[in-house]
Amino acid sequence: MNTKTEVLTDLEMSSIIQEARWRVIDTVAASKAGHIGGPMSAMDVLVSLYFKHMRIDPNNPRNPERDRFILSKGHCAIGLYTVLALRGYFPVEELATFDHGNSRLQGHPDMLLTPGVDASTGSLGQGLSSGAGMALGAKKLGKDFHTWVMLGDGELGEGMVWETVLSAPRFGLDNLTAIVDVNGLQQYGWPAGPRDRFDRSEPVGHVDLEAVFTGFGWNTISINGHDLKEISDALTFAQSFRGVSGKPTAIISNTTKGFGVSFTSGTYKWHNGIATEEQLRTAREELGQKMESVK
Ligand SMILES: Cc1ncc(C[n+]2csc(CCOP(=O)(O)OP(=O)(O)O)c2C)c(N)n1
Ligand SMILES: [Mg+2]
Repeated sequence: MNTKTEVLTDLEMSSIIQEARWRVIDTVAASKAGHIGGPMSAMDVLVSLYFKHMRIDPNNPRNPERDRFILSKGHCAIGLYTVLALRGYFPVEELATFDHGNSRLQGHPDMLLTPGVDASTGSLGQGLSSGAGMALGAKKLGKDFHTWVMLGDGELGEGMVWETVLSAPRFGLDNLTAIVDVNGLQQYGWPAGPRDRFDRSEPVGHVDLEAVFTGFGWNTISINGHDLKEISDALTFAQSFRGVSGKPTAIISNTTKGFGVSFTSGTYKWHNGIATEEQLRTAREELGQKMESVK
């Protein structure tokens, strides 16, 4: 099913990841709209899923046996589109149409428009429930595919997430994996100070997420979400639990928002943003890219 027969080395994976990060910042600059920080923090995991672990079929995106992926933090759409394009779902040149009115690549993922998008998202909090439904459907139909859902740490503030965290173990959904991109920031941040309740600058900084998911009955793994080996081991674990453990798996992926480029790294100010020509030059250099901007 996975049409990629060759196994990529970590070096090759890293080079795809660097290109993907460049295309995110460059495409958003050209379209004058879109998010930067969240796609950049999630990129190592996204590329690992699509280039190494997921059973997919880019030539037949609706293949019923395919693994499903839901980007529950749908504002990071440009990150997903970039990976889908590089993986061959549609031409890389199409990224230049991102967020244009008549484009297949809207500002938030639309499953009716974009090849490879399995769920429409953007209103935070809903993706894990959709994923649980798909995983339950697979069980009912006797199908062996895996459902992967990526959430943001700020997104964990949505109550609907917790309805599924509570119920998925009851349904024995060991074919469901939630990946939480814990980049330590959401849309805004406050300077630290006496009145800082660390509820914006660090949405889940006061929570032991591993203990929480484990307490709800999930297999739980914490990783450095920028370390390809740790990512690969965790995704392999999650796959090996399918049909065996009777529990869903949560991967707590510790990352840095805006990772990969100095001026976007670790700041809520680059949750979204349009890079200037000079910033694009810096990003291109830091990401080791030679290609021209799309505009
Ligand atoms: C229900 C809902 N409320 C608010 C928003 C606006 N919004 C878009 S992104 C964002 C912050 C998300 O932070 P996080 O989940 O940590 O994502 P990341 O850091 O990966 O960008 C918010 C509040 C939304 N998309 N949906
Ligand atoms: Mg975040």
